[in-house]
Amino acid sequence: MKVIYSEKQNLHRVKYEFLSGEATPCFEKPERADMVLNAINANEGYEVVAPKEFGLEPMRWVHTADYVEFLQNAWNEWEDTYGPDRDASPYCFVPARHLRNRVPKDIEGKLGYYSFDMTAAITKTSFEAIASAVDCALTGVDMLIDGDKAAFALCRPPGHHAAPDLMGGYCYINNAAIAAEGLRRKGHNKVAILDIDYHHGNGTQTIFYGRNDVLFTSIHGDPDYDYPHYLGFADETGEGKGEGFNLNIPLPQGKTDWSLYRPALETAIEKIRSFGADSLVISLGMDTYENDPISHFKLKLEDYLQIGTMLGELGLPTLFVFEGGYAVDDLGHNTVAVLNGFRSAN
Ligand code: SP5
Ligand code: ZN
Repeated sequence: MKVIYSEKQNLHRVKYEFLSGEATPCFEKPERADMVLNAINANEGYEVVAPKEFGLEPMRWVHTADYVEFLQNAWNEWEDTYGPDRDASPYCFVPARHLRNRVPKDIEGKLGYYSFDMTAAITKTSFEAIASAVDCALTGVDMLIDGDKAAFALCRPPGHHAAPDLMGGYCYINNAAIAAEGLRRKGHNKVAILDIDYHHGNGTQTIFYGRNDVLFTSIHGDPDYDYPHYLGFADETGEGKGEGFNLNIPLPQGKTDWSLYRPALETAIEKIRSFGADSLVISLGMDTYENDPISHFKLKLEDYLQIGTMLGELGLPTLFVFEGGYAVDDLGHNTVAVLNGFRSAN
């Protein structure tokens, strides 16, 4: 299996995030991808390749032009006011109730306008990394189009929380959504997305909510009790011609182990099968792990091998797109277990 990775992605390194009332070093850090790459290199059967370059146009397939332009310029506007040492971060948010929906002129106002939380800070070199992650995902798309059964886009920063004009949850541009749209544009009539990150993929859901050509399915921590709090409930089933093409399976915090997870995964897989997908994009978040520092499921290493095997048995051309996962020490082995399981089923 080919693994698409670019060192340019390490250009995105945020200093702090605000979590539960304190500033803490950002959990989403370059070492995450390093650990996955190490585990890939320690295993047989993987070939690490650099991405091709696709430019900025694909970002506008799923994001608004003003949002992409904002991301490109945000650092320079921030540095003009605050200098080089602090990461650009919002503190005031227009999506809140009772405020006007208009783009402010000041950079701090813009950061809040284009954010739904405070955990997507921007550094001087973030945009290069963000663009490179998109290149990794789209290079994977081309591999499937050229006949590979599967590929793994080792993307950083992650993307599934990014909506058409909103960043948040460590995400800026939605790599998995761009990949799904890329597969559509290259001739796959029906593309399924399965999001197995611990957190609901609110951005991806929003992007495809009104469409029947891209199915979105997600298994995640119950948003009544966890991030992203305001989307990801079971009654969100799609709208308009997208009605019936969105499936959320929220599972309880604290007690979700393999015995609860497996039936949920079987339900999602059955939905993908009956949809008749031509290909599958997996938003591969590894924060369902029992030792993840910010999440609350109880999956173990051997469960990841099972997940991969079940996905492989679907028999679809499959692009894995890396999302979350913060238990850095075990992140590489867990990720490779999914991929090894997938390969064993093919
Ligand atoms: C890509 C990705 O995995 N982004 C996740 C960002 C999650 N940030 C917020 C974590 C909040 C953890 N605390 C939840 C406590 C539940 N009451
Ligand atoms: Zn997550």
